[in-house]
Amino acid sequence: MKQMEANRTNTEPSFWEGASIYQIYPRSFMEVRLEAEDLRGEGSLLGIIDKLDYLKDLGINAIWISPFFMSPMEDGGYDVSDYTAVDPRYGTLEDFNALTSKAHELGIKIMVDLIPNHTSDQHSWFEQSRSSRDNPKADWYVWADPVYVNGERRPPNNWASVFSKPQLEARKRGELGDIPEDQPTPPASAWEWDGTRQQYYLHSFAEGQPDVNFHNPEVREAVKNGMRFWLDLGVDAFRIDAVNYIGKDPELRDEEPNPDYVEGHDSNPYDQLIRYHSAGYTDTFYPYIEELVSVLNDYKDKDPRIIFEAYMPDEDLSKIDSTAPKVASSFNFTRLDIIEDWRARLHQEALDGYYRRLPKGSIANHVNGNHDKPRIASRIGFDPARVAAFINGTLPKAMWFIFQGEEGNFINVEVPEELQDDKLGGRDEERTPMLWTPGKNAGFSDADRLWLPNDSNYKKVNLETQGKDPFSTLNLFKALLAIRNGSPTIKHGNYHPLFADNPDVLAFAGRYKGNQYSTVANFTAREISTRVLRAEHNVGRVLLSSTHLDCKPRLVSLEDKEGTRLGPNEAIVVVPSA
Ligand code: TEU
Repeated sequence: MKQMEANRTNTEPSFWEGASIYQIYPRSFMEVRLEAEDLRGEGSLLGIIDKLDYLKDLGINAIWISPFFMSPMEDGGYDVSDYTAVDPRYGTLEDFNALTSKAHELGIKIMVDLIPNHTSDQHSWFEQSRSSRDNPKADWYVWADPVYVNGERRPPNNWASVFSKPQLEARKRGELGDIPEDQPTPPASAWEWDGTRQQYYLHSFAEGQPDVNFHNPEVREAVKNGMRFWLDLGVDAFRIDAVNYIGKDPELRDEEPNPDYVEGHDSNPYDQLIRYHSAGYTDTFYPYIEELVSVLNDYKDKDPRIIFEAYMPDEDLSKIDSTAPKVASSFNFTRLDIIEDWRARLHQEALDGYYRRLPKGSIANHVNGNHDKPRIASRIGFDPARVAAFINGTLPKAMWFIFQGEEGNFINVEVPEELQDDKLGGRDEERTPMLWTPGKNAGFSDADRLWLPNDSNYKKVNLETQGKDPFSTLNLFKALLAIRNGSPTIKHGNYHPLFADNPDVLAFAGRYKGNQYSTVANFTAREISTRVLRAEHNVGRVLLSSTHLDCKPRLVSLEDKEGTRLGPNEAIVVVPSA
């Protein structure tokens, strides 16, 4: 394996082209401990090792493991107190090394999070930084003096915390004073007063997540050393968290109000401000991401990779994607953001636009969920969720990100208030434990209590049971992954939009070295027919159908007048028939 990687030439496509990447949320994936009395009802690194064969068998090429670093867990591990240590709740660094070697033996690459924008307030850097105004790390975080309005102490500007949703409840409880009914709920300030330094520190997220000062070159070096630490241990890739926040206006100027904000049921008061100075600030952001990417230069033999998480407008994402298209790109959340608006034409447009805007040499990516979003089956229903997976799984030249449990079409689990963990973000429902078997705790853990409840329906809905059902979503994923892994056209092909004359159908082709395939997807629960134009062939053989996994031999005539017939919520992939 090592030998092969070292010999990779510049013209050979990257491993990541066409890779299927499975996101593991480690706290909810699988618990294995050496001693029964150590069980905690939470996942562990040994648990991940235990499931590597399952992932291999599923057809996965890489795993992204959400944070398992030392953390007080105020934000599900995205509040890191030591980036070079494994939190004991997950195991040890030895466990991580064992995990890496086994994964690599199976040909599975490893992606970990880099969280450059903030640390936990319990990180030794912050403990030192807050101790005085003149210690060696005094300038490692974003500190600022107060302003006084009528003698009252106020934060230095109007920047708000992303975690402003709890303000809605606080307002209902009357904690925010008298706000006229027609006024929106004010966001929470991103500034917290520190009594020792007599200054405010910035936290774009939770109070316990102070933002580091990325303008300080020592800080940037320390963050890059963190990357080197994991690369040297064998990690292959990074998912870089909330990266737009590292680019701030050094002058800390106020944000402008967002005129489009209307408060509704699920709004975040944070969105009342336009993000310009507090995140994605052009002058600092792009140079800083370039600097992070440059770390990979010393690891070229590894075919390393970066995926940036940034909620930004398309123009900015295109700029990110142009920074280093061969090794780094940003998450594509465009279709995920509009997923409830499940209309074929809308999604076709989003897809065409995305492939059009990608710079040359870049690898696309597709996402149907993650630990921050309600599960897709809960958003659009079980059958459309299978169609959504089918589309993502057959899109060409792309990384397919699969959030754990999507392969079982799992849904969100309601978590009673007293058991909730993510008070800030309200994201417990998509983070509940995996459902492996019909046995105790769905095979996730032997403990008597789980950190979050699991789906009480697990005796029926679990992966072991689905494995025996030839039409299950698990078997659909296996079939999709098998096709992907065996098809250079899906892995390396170019995307071509097709034209379906039925507006409820999305269609595209992948073409590579004279080969091609077409994916045609019905977005409705009705049986329909459609003509599909612009495919370079008429008669095709159905290679896989999302609803007829047994795949009885079936021919379709894409362009014929009577059209291609699709069952309710059926998506098919078609190859020219010989
Ligand atoms: O999320 C970044 C982000 O911008 C969030 O606002 C996201 O939209 C939000 O969680 C939705 O409720 C990343 C991580 O994915 C998230 O889990 C962390 O909480 C956050 O960064 C802070 O590290």
